[in-house]
Amino acid sequence: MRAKPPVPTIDEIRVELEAHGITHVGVAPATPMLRAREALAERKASGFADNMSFTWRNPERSTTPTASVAGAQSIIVAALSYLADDVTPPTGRRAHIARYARADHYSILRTALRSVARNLKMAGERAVAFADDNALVDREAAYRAGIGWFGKNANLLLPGAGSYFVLGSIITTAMYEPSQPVDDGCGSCTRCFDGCPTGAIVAPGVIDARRCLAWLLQKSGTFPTEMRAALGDRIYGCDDCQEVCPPTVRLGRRTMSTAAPGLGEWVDPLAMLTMSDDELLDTYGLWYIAERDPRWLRRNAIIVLGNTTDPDDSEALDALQRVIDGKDVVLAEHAQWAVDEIARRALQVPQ
Ligand code: B12
Ligand code: SF4
Ligand code: SF4
Repeated sequence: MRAKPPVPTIDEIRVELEAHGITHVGVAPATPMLRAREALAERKASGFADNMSFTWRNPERSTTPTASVAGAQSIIVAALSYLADDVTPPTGRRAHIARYARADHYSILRTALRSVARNLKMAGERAVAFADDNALVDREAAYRAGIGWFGKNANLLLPGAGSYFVLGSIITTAMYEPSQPVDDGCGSCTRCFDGCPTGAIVAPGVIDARRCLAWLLQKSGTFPTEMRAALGDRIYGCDDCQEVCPPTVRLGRRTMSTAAPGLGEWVDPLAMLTMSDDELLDTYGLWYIAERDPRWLRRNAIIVLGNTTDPDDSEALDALQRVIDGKDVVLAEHAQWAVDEIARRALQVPQ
């Protein structure tokens, strides 16, 4: 029988993760994350969590690492940069994709973490990899692993690198020395409060999801009318509270991602209205789409068209009219709003 390989050291794990482009690795103890559990309960009670499920589905589990891996001792946390070069905006119809959603960075991260988890298991340990999973509050794990500090915009900022990073973890029974948490780096800055187009940052580190465009784009149902103009040309995600963040803007460039270009930065919102369900899911399947129902992508595209369409663009106006005349009453209402909005702009009537 072949002897078990030794448990990899944290330095060996760092080297393995680096080969996948992961620049930041830290270790947190696998003890319950009580602050996060309390925050989940508070956000629910105050309404700031809206009807989000994710880590709220089972807060006890998402804040108890040993609920996912019995006997866990350590959480190895990794951060992968998703920053890529901006491109010149195309002329004509366009909708904007937030930085993290332009390529499948989570799959790169998961592949790397699973490979480390496999090595730990071969050495006789239990180990499970998580990235953007309902089973673990990623930012709290990363904060405890000394990866960064909690910005007032709620994102985890990495010293010398900013917040354009996705986060993932391996919960394991292997024992590693925990890293030291990082000190606050925001100081007296408050730029993200003014930079948020909807006032969704209600206190340092606290987001009211009912006002956060990133959530409203993901949520099913009617998009709140009073938030539609603020959506602008965003089709998925919102980066404004990071785009105004000095450490992120200044330091992010140093950690440019080499990930595949994926979807790119801009898409044609009118094309999204004419694509079939299957085409939409094939093209944008890496996004969180409520109930995997592509009509919510169409809803978002309609609002973008309402905010951006030139009043002389008869092709777009005809497409919106077809939605108004169609069977889907929810989409028809959004399309009517869009047509009214385009007409209002043409007449230069203030909002
Ligand atoms: C639900 C969710 C959302 C929701 C709610 C966001 C939120 N703030 O909770 C919505 C849809 C709005 C969203 C948006 C985005 N998300 Co998101 N999201 C998640 C998810 C699935 C769960 C987050 C969660 O559990 N929140 C619970 C609440 C309680 O946590 P919290 O707001 O972070 O609260 C902490 C702070 O308040 C802090 N705290 C306590 N006291 C104090 C005091 C001070 C002064 C401060 C500053 C902080 C602080 O402790 C609390 C508990 O940890 C995670 C993945 C995961 N499994 O963890 C990704 C995740 C958080 N999202 C991520 C990303 C990239 C985004 C977006 C940037 C995407 C985009 N461009 O549109 C935006 C950013 C919006 C924002 N400003 O937060 C990344 C964040 C990476 C990073 N560097 O921080 C994660 C970790 C996914 C991943 N694995 O990479 N997201
Ligand atoms: S993601 Fe956009 S809407 Fe949400 S808090 Fe940040 S700036 Fe505001
Ligand atoms: S904009 Fe300023 S306050 Fe907001 S997260 Fe960045 S450094 Fe912190």
